[in-house]
Amino acid sequence: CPDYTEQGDPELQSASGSSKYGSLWPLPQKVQISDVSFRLSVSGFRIRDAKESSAGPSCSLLQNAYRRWGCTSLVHFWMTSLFTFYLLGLETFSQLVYEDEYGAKSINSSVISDFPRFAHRGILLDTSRHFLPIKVILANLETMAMNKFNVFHWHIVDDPSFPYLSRTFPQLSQQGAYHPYTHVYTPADVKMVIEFARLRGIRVIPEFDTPGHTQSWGKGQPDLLTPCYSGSTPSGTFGPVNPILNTTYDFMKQFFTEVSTVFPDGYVHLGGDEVDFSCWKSNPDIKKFMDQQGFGQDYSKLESFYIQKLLDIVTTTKKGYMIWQEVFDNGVKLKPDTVVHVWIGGGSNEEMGKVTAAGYTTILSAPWYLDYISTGQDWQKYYKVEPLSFNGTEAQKKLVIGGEACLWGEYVDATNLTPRLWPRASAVAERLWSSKDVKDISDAYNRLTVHRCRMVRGIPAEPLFYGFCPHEYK
Ligand code: CP6
Repeated sequence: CPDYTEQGDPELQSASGSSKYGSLWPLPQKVQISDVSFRLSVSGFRIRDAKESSAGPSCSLLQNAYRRWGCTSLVHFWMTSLFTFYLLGLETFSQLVYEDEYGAKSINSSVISDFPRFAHRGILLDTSRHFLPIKVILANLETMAMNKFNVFHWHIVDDPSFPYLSRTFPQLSQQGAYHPYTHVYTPADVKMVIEFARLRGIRVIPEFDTPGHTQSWGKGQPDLLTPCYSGSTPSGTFGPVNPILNTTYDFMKQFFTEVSTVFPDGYVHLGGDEVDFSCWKSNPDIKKFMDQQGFGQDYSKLESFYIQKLLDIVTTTKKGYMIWQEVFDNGVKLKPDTVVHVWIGGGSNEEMGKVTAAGYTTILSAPWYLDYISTGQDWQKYYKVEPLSFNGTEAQKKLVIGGEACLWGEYVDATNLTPRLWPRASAVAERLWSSKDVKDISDAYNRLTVHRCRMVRGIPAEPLFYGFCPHEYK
């Protein structure tokens, strides 16, 4: 992090890329880059907070960020934005720095005003299909910050494994993780992830998906899952969470009370997707319960019965909740601040219309399943998505608070996660941050190529197309 000396040499042009915006990614709302360059030299570079700024030397979050950039406290770098966007301003600043023809670090005098188009800009990582080591999660959080993502949606448990180490129910990971000691996230691990994310302006929203996707829960918590029947006898296999037992709700109350203290964010994701009814249908006790409740043959009513009780439990922990779209589709009564997560590919525009017409906030993931790969520049497909293209009023469009790129873990572990995610997720980042009219694909290509080279200095981000990174031969 160098000292700046005012060279004021207008001959020095930005060496980065061929976009007039250099290598800025995601593109700020308003950018003026002048031809006047300043050379930055090696000692004691300072970041100065504007007079009107509320942040000072007592702001540990910022002091911490300055330290990460190798700075102590930047002249001519005026931070006047709202506190929330400060860190993010540092990232933009660093993207303006380039090497001149003599290899000296330089920056052109620039005026930038910036804010995100959408408030919720997330990445979903799945640590159940494959365990992801903490260092992979942290590297991903660092890269998220470079792309101005602000939500880490941690799909922490699912059918194959339960790596979350619960203090209240340690047998869940003891029995349900791939390995009870090496493939678990201890309370200290979780704390580290949350703090690392917080220092970079990223929220951590955990997902504990029920009543489906819960096979791993059943290993350490007998009676939690529904026993499936083959004819009149139990088959030895288990289905979704058993919705007809009081013990189920006692467990959920204790479990989500713990979760509410471990994860400080105001929201938890409660899943509710893809519930398979076949096991419930086979179970005579469930049949009896369905009759008593007058549900007839409609198992989505049973699903809603469960979810309703769960939502009431989670409300008592003073958390808001996010849920996958099926919960809304089934007509469950939701709190007005519920976030409905749209993920089903076919008809997602119609779904966004319906969810917002009902007055709920929503986030979009359907077009951004990054675990799905194909040859070619599929980032362009993600980039061209317009989240507000559904039919609806202005009021409805305001309810779309953002989106998430999902990297489901069936075919992804520590060996291939990073190159699969980056720079493809960067396309989603710009769509969620920059203005709606930022859609020039060739300008995006030029900037993203350089941005990717920047990421490659820390993480193995895959190339967009043929070419090379300037630092490769140095
Ligand atoms: N796991 C969970 C998954 C998926 C969902 N939930 C999923 C379904 C279909 C596709 C991709 C992912 N693997 N728990 C749905 C939200 Cl194409």
